[in-house]
Amino acid sequence: MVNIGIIGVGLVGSELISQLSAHISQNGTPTFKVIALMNSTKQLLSNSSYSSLTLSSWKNDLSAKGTTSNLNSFINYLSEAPTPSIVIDNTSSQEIADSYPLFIEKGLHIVTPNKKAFSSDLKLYREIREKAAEKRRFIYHESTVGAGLPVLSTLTDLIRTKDKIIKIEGIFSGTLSYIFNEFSKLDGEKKNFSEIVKIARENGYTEPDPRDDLNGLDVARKVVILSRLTGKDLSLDTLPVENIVPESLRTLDSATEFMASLTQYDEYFQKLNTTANNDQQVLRYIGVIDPIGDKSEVKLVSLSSSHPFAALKGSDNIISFTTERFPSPLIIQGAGAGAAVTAFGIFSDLFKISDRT
Ligand code: NHO
Repeated sequence: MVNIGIIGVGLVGSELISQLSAHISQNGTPTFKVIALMNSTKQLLSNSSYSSLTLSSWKNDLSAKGTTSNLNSFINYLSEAPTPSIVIDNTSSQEIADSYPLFIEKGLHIVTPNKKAFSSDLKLYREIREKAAEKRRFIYHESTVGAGLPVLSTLTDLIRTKDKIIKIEGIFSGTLSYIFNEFSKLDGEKKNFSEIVKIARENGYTEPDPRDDLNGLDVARKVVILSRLTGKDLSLDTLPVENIVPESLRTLDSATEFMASLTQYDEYFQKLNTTANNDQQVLRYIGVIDPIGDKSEVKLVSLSSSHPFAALKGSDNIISFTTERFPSPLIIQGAGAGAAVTAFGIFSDLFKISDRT
């Protein structure tokens, strides 16, 4: 039996608890037991015999019986439980990411969709990797790239079996995938760029402020994560990233002002699109990982309509691995955004650890 403590019970964390709950109720001898939950204000720990929390009423229990959040007491409780124990970080907190070395020190395995530990400070990244190797603890973060798509596991398998990675390219943002799939196509109804961003925002596909998607930082983090896995120590401050938020709109105070002003740039984006379409091409926002040279980047490109990235639908992600064994690239494609698939990626990581402990 694997003990689990969950930090972060928002969109993804709640969905993960539903998936875990379904697994636990359908299995006579479930593999996992959730013994601790925490959000930014409250935490709920089970008891001194580390029995399972009642997942059907976790929300009420957390708000009615929860005590004030305290990361140290949470981690101490989890680390004193019979091993193995996994801490799941479902936050986007840098503070929690900075604590991973401590979690490992305390004997915990880690699973997370939080990109911060793997794409921020290189020193932290190295410390986590070294400590995990030294203490023989596992860290899985499949959902940091492509949500639940098997992107990191595939790359790890390619590397472990000594294939040579030549290039990785992809559409890594569900939001930007949706925006450009809708905006830049050869057939069908053409809409203004601002209108599509507005629809995406209204449907909850973008961050509350869409500039946080359009600035490319989320894609840049994913490129850094993949690059570091290939052994190339890329950092956010050296990676060229094309920020497609028009310069004059970057300093506007609110998302509302930004949305209102984006219409001024419809003609600019339309021109880019028309130029591409005239050559039977479409616009796509891609990340490129170059493990051999220095050409990793994040940018808006025009791609031929026959390119596999051109045929993408909705908010799907697509990731293409060109390697010595796969000169014709190995391509992974599918839903790359949303709580259900992100939680699936986390859940499958839990099984990887339970299989190995
Ligand atoms: P929420 O809903 O804001 O929940 C965060 C939770 O963490 C809350 O319970 C909050 O109280 C708690 N929390 C924050 N700071 C804390 C602290 N210091 N101590 C304790 N608790 C703390 O966030 P989400 O949406 O559930 O996201 C959670 C993590 O998953 C983030 O790292 C996020 O980047 C990652 N993630 C989310 C999604 C998603 O569907 N929301 C995706 C991938 C990764 O594939 C998904 C996606 O859509 C990706 C993207 N939008 C794209 O490709 O376009």
